Amino acid sequence: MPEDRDAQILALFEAGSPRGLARAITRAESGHGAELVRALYARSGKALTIGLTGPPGVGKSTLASALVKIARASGKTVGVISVDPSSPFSHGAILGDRIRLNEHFTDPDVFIRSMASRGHLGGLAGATGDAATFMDAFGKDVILIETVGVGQSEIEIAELADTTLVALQPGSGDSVQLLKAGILEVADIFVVNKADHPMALQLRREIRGMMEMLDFSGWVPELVATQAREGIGVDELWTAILKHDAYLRQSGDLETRRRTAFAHRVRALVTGEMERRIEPRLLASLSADGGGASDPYSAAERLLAPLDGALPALHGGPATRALPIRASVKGL
Ligand SMILES: Nc1nc2c(ncn2[C@@H]2O[C@H](COP(=O)(O)OP(=O)(O)O)[C@@H](O)[C@H]2O)c(=O)[nH]1
Ligand SMILES: [Mg+2]
Repeated sequence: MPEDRDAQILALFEAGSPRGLARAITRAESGHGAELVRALYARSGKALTIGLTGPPGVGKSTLASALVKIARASGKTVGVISVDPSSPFSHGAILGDRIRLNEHFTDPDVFIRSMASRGHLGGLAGATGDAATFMDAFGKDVILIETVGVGQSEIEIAELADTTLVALQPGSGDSVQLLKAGILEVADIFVVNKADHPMALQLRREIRGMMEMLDFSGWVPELVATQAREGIGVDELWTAILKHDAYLRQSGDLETRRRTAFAHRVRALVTGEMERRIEPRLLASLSADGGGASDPYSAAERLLAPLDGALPALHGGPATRALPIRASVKGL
């Protein structure tokens, strides 16, 4: 019985057992996190949630490990979530993350968890959001979410986290990728890692150049150079994180962000559930039409018709949702 299982997990969780936390996350990962989130959500909201994104190999896990060390040295408990959005079956990246984070596995005040984000209701916002809620409710002061910067994951992480770090490495064309992907607008802090590389200064100039094209309302992203493997620059990075946290609190932006994050999780659940329910009907309706009997708009209207009573169309509302963009391109 799932209910029994949730009760057992909750009992372990209440007793402060990391096994309770681990099992709660497993429940979320298998798409059964709802009851536990319901039970624990009210206790969340205290942790500082940091998203760490960037291309594979840039040094995110090494940076995460170095940040854990600093957070622990200042007496904070930490949760780390390594998300591999590529596939639930590619354990390669996760293995690398485990090696990089190795030194913290024996610290009882550090909880490290790898998870896949595909195949769950709500994607990253679903299971990862639940995992962050659990770590927060468990009492972790700082939650670090590492996600590979591919596809939409860096935009997604910016919707969930309080502070978003975008890590880049010199000599890789990262800054061009950044412009293309539109993640320039979601970074709170840029990290130029592998600053020992000869092209590091060049990359810093490029980022500054791109920032000059943007108008920022409020917080202007910090740019920190690090050598994560040697621990160089990580103190400065931690200081920038704390500065951003202080800014969020005194400007009132923290509340706004948390509301946006909440809305994002709800949206992901609603659209995920809609997709799940519509898919079988979609195929059925298409075969009933004999394939070409209808046009896509009429077919879509027919599928959406049952929603009309429950959710009357709100005309004049935004057609698309706002992205978590903290800056706009000058002159646009
Ligand atoms: N030269 C150099 N290598 C680094 C630095 N930081 C991390 N690395 C190496 O880059 C590789 C990828 O690091 P990892 O943290 O797994 O990257 P991730 O895929 O972004 O999580 C590893 O071999 C690290 O040792 C650095 O500052 N300088
Ligand atoms: Mg990694």
